[in-house]
Amino acid sequence: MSETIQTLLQENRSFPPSPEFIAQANVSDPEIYAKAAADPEAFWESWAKQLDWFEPWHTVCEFTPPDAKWFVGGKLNATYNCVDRHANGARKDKPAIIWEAEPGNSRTITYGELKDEVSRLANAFKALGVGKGDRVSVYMPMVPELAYVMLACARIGAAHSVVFGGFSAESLEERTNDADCKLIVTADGGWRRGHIVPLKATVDEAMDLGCPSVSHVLVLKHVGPEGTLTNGLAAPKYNEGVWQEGRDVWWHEIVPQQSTDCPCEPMDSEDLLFILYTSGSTGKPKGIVHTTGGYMTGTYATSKWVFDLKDEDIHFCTADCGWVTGHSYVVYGPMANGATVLMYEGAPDTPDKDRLWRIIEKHKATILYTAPTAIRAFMKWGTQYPDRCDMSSLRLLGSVGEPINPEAWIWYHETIGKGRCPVVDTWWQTETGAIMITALPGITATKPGSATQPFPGISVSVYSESGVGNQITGPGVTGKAGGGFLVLTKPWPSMTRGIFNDPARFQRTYWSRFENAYFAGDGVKLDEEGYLWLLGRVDDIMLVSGHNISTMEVESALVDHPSVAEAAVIGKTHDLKGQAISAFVILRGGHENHPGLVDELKGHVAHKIGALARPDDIFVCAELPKTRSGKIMRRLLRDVAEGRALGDTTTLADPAVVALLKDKYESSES
Ligand code: 6R9
Repeated sequence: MSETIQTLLQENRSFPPSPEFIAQANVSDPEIYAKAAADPEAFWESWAKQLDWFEPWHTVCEFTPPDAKWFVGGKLNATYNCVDRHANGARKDKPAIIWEAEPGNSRTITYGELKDEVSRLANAFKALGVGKGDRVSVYMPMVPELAYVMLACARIGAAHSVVFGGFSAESLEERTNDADCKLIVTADGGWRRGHIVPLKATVDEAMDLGCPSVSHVLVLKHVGPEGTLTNGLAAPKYNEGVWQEGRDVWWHEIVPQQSTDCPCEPMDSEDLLFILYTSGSTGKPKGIVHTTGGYMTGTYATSKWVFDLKDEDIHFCTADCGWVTGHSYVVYGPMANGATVLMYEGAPDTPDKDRLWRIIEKHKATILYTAPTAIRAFMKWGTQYPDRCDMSSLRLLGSVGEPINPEAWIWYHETIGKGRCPVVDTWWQTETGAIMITALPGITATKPGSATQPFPGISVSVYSESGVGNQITGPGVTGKAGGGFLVLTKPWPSMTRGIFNDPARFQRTYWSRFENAYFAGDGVKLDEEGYLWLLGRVDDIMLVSGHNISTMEVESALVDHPSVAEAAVIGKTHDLKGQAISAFVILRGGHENHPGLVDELKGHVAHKIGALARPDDIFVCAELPKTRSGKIMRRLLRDVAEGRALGDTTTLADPAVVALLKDKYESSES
């Protein structure tokens, strides 16, 4: 591998914050970066002090790589901070959750009601034998009760492990056993594109595969005839599963009669708050561990500064709670701030492709936080959908999950934000717990496609293969411009404390590549002005004639072409060059594949970034293989392009997509 990663794509547009935004921003003083860098521990301590603690800490941070402890000796409860302190005070009647379901019904839950609901559920957990130190597997749709479950666990000191409701019985069984869970909480079903996802039936299957530690399955009636369907429609038919007396318990038969009195368990700052499984590129999923004090501090601080969160805001994060973004920016971060969160259960194109915009219009959302994959789908569908909705309530837009291509950024800024709303592109991971690299909307001049700078108190470095690079701690801190490996060089409060039951794998995966630094697995480039540009996973970076080229940059050059909505680029084995660039593209609505288009696209890439990056072949397709959280699985595209049997497809949103793609690809070749 050559010493650094080549970076080729240039992007010079810049968007400074407006004077009106600066005037009202939660933070607008650029000095905070230097202050935080001078004493990061004092900086984080000032945030921890904004939480409510039962007992203070005696030491801010103890760090012996890879093991970190924050706010050592302190005692607190996450739910107390997210619920009780608001319910017991001025926010008692303030909406905590506004929820909308796919069929169109919605519900609003105030902080006062949330406290009662969570307390009753927490008492029901106790009645089912769950207590401090236990673990609970959660397999639910995006309903308010999912937040209740997370918060009820935290209230009594049990840890939750949320498994995305689209995962298979095998995935649920594997995760439930790895975490040794006592209880599974589920629902009869959940909504998706007018159909019902049979959750309870899948839990039954997982139980049949064998989950010996589970003694009960708690089931919310959500879509059944007596469910919450208030639009008068009959629920479609679905598989209800098989009821097992003694094991299965209906939520409505145990929760409502519980007392609303359930004290919050004082937890040590370093006690387990939750486990969340992420699929490694190979091998079994990793149970990423987060503890209480540091995680709450990190998510609280970033919610307040990155989203400029205010009491009046309606915060709409479209992520499912099966993903870390749902943990940190639907539940813990915004609720620690006493914010109102908007939750949606369902698909963005049901009943029509304007659904998200209708929800924003109806509930007057002020902040929208979504993923590039969704933005590119909206671009593909066309502007007529957002254009027919009133989204004047929006004041800030966020992006997370993948690098956002500059053209998608511009589209988001203009078509959704009407040029008024700052766009924050936020880089982070399940492992980092909270946002690490981002613009601060009242300070940073943003550049489309750049996540800009580390959050104050975070130290990032762009390392060469040999582990050299200087620390970037804010704007204006420039190092050697160019590409390399993204590492975090100082501990931060919300960092993962490890992989559940596997310290050796933790050390090997993140802490062995470079000494005393956390290696995130991503490539990044630093530009002359000290801005960071994420380049995707280093495993995806191509080696073409001795040059490391980022797949992301070639993809962005393709998406820059007016006919392309989405692109995925891979390196395909090539006798002479090592790897040849191979691209898969999806066209925008209204554009057809025509003879000459492929050559035009190749020429466009060569023109944008140079002949070196000219793709050898381009395949026009209808869909790309993606994970449940919308990340393109390039590994499977390499299997397709190189004619191999497909590798593990269990984490795909829809395994049929890649099977079909493989057929079409092979028939086009012959
Ligand atoms: C929050 C989340 C983490 C990986 C990460 C990186 C990619 C996330 C990004 C981004 C470029 C951004 N990623 N945000 N890449 N720009 N703004 O996504 O967590 O599911 O654990 O994924 O996602 O490759 O390493 P997770």
